[in-house]
Amino acid sequence: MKIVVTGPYESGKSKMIHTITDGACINIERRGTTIAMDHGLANVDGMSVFMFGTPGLLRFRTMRKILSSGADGIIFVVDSVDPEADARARLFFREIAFFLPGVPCIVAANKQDAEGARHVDELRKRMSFLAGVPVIPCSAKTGENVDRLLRTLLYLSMMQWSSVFAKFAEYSGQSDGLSKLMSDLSLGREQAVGYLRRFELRKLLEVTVGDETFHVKDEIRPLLENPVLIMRR
Ligand SMILES: Nc1nc2c(ncn2[C@@H]2O[C@H](COP(=O)(O)OP(=O)(O)OP(=O)(O)O)[C@@H](O)[C@H]2O)c(=O)[nH]1
Ligand SMILES: [Mg+2]
Repeated sequence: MKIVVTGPYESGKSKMIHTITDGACINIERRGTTIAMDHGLANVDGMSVFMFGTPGLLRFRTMRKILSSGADGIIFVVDSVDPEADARARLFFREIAFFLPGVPCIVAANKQDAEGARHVDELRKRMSFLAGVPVIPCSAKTGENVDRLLRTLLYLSMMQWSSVFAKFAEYSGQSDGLSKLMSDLSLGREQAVGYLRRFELRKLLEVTVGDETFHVKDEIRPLLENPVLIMRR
């Protein structure tokens, strides 16, 4: 899956990616500020999760647009301590909703370990645009709640694809997998192949030459059949 981590300046996006990927990431930065991107790979129960962190300075909007393209889920990081960051958060929230309409989003109420961190209720009151979006109190620094945050988002993202994923699991390895996918989901060939390509890129499955057959990794097959399993560890 592809997850984009965005939010205002200094909220802890880079730190979040560092924690999630256990340090297996790069950060293109200057004097501690991300100027291009963070990128890293995490593995959740055998599923590859490609993480992309955006710059938090307003002027890097084009970079955020490029990084957001095709994301399956959004981690929106807010600073629980600094009330001055709240107004910026609103701008960034509008921006990501514009880039990725309808894509599952979870809010990381970050820096909960720090003195003066505000409670989620307080943050919701101050940032009314968060209405209807799950907000998880966490700390990228200590790692508190970060795994739960990621798993909840992956669950929401997988649910968006649940009918497609169920068919991936069902027809994995079958010689006419593509045709069955097309007929069960009433898809044209181009669209069905598009789905295979999308999730081949995300390392969920492998497609044979000619596209007729696809193979899901054994390890993640149960997850595709039943996405809620990702919440249970
Ligand atoms: N106490 C505490 N500090 C944090 C936490 N997460 C990040 N920080 C600190 O906040 C500052 C900004 O963290 P970054 O991860 O660089 O934030 P960012 O959102 O990537 O910043 P930009 O890329 O410049 O927008 C750093 O000094 C971090 O050490 C946290 O959970 N708790
Ligand atoms: Mg950063």
